[in-house]
Amino acid sequence: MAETKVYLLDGGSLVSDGFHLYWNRGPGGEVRFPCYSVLIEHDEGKFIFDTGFDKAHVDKVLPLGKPIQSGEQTIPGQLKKIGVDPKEITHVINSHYHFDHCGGNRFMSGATTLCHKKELDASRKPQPFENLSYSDLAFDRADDVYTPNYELIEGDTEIAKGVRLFETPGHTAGHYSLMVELAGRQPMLFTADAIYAAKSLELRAISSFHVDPVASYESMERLERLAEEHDAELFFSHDPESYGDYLKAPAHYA
Ligand code: 5PN
Ligand code: ZN
Ligand code: ZN
Repeated sequence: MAETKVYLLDGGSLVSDGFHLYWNRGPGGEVRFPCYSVLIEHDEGKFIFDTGFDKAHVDKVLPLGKPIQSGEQTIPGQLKKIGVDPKEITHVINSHYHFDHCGGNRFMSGATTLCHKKELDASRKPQPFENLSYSDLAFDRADDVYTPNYELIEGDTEIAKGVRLFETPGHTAGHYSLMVELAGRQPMLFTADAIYAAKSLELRAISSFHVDPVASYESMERLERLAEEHDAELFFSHDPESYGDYLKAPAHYA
């Protein structure tokens, strides 16, 4: 039995307006925020949770996001730092299918794609105000490079021993957050976009990108309760401040 390891894979950064990050609170103005993926090395497989953005897509479709991403900040670049080939990844799971969380799925051509049934439906049939957020659906297209091998899931589920997905809808219809238990430290609870930053909790502010604001607030509160119940540490998805304190690959948590 090898110990489970968690690596945070830096994926570069984007900008948005402060009123988008902290809905109805702001302050307004450009805020640059990080994007990252989570690699879990586990006895039962190599799992990747979220895969960042595809810079070429953002340059073309969302140039206002002003993407910064070096070659080293791509999924292959990050995995190379820890000696993992993208084809070794056994499972890809995305918190949701916004462009900044699924842009690297196509590199994991040998993986099973775990997917919330509602999220796959929502991404294929977005609400009109979600069109840009769901604009990078390259992962859903079978071609000669990559064919997603979907396994549809619903509800809270344990995908490997000590690796749990919790439903946290509102930001999107089928949004998942992730908790990982480790031998040597408190559990890690990755909020994904259910809570962008520590400041979101302090202000009780969800993101302006949401399909259901009431459900979004309930999910934020659910994550606070889960962190308390499991004595877990919250890791936020897009926190310009907390991100500096997180360990990044090649360093890891265990
Ligand atoms: C345009 C856009 N849509 C959704 C999100 C998100 O969830 O994080 C950043 C972002 C966007 O810039
Ligand atoms: Zn999102
Ligand atoms: Zn996001």
